[in-house]
Amino acid sequence: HEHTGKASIDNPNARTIEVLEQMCAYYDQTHDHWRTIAYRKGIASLREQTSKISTAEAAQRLPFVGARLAAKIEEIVWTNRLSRLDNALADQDPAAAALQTFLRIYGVGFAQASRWVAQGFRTLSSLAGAKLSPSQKVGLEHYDDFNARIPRAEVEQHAAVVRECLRRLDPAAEVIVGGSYRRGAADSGDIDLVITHGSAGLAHLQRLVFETLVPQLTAQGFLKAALATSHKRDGDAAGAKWLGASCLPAPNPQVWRRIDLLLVPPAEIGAALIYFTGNDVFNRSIRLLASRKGMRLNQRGLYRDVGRGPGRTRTARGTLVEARSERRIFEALGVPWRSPEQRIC
Ligand code: DCP
Ligand code: MG
Ligand code: MN
Repeated sequence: HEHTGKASIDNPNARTIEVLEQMCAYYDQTHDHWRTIAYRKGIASLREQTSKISTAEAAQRLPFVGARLAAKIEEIVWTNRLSRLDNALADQDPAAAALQTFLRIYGVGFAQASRWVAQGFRTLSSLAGAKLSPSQKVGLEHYDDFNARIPRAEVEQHAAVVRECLRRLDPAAEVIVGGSYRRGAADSGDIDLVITHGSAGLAHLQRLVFETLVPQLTAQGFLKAALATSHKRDGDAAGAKWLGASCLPAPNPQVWRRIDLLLVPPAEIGAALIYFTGNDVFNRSIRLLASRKGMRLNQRGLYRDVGRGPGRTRTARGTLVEARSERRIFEALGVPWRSPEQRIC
């Protein structure tokens, strides 16, 4: 999940401000005083907003934001980048710009991106001649799709498609939308669906999802590509999940979205919800807090006496304290409850 540009630190316009500041720094460097000042005033104005500004129309109502800056604000919100800035940086340092561009391809990490730059690749279209894994190929073909933000209402529509199919297969199965959506974000980088069950365990969920749900949703054209799948179940490993792409039926715009299906047995739903709700910084801090109290928290549960088995034998997992209830995990850790909206660090 190596998304760039986390949308929200605590300011709802943090990502927009971050990109505008880069554009402003570029104008400053090129001694474009007029634009530098205009951007500074516009950024200051945006920084004071307590809600997310997502349209040019709303942006233009702010002090010091003219039509052109307003259009750029809308572009950043919906594409997560600014083409004017990309072009400016590419002119200044083509290799550095290429690296940044390649890093935004789904499934491409730093090592792969630098290798392509070293081999002389500079543009996305040139990568057609490079060696790509099947999921990198999908990532490249749907570069703009996967880098675009997903409006909250569309996340709900994708969840509804999965929920409806699942309801027909097994009425006791359940879909909970996790990730940034559960934290209340106005838009998300991907769609995180936690799939659980009223009573049955993981084996049932795996059969249901991998053998029936995914093939059916693929056949009906909703699921477009599988990017990674994992049945692994040991230790802190990924657990059972299916990562891929989905697209709403026409006449909706045919934009492919990144979708994660995360299979969670009911006995572990509390711990899994904490993990898949995040954000990642919150997860790191709550895990650290657990370890300071001699416990261990992962996506499967909260454990005590970790690594302190009888006769100095290391028990990998320790004794289970709680896994089923989010609230009871907070209680066992001795921290006040925080609603998903408050789990932003
Ligand atoms: N997660 C984590 N550490 C990671 C990756 C993920 O703890 N390195 C957890 C916290 C995330 C959740 O999984 O909130 C979902 O991961 P996403 O990458 O989908 O991140 P978000 O849903 O939080 O944000 P976005 O809107 O970018 O998808
Ligand atoms: Mg997400
Ligand atoms: Mn995700």
